[in-house]
Amino acid sequence: MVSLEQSKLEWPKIKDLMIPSEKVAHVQIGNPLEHALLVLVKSGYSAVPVLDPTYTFQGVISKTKILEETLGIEEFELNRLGEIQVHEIMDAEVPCLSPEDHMIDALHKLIDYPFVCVTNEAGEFDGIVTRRSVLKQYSKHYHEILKHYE
Ligand code: 4BW
Repeated sequence: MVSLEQSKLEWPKIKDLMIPSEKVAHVQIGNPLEHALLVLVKSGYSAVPVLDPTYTFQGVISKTKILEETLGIEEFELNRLGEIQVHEIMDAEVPCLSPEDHMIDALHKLIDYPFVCVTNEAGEFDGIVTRRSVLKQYSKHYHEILKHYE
């Protein structure tokens, strides 16, 4: 009987699957929402990581959260975008992974989140693991198994 810990070892490590930090669009905790919305719209992503000036991961900010925050009773109050900083509305309660974790550790988290941030022991941001990269691994594995039985 193979244990859960043993079965994990058959899958790639997070460090081999992640998009490295230098390729990940991000914003800073002190940025106004105006800047965060610009990054989100220009990059085309619906949510991106939030870092502090020491590159420590702090949370995630999304287009939906920004739009919810600026929605007044009858209209969007876009002037508020310059008055509110990212840290005031970001989601800080998000799970993280370590580069030494295995793909199976990411799988459970990616059910509820489209991406999971990867941080080192010091909390510094190393990159993200996306649903796309994990699904690609599963697809590869599935086709390898098919070939094996052919
Ligand atoms: O600009 C894009 N390029 C490519 N190649 N694919 C994109 C792009 N924008 C969206 N997509 C696709 C991806 O398949 O749409 C999916 C959902 O995007 P999202 O969530 O809602 O913006 C993408 O799926 P994914 O690659 O599994 O990525 C999941 C989430 O991870 C994205 C986004 O919030 C985040 N993300 C991915 N790459 C990122 C990033 N955030 C910052 N920088 C990156 N390089």
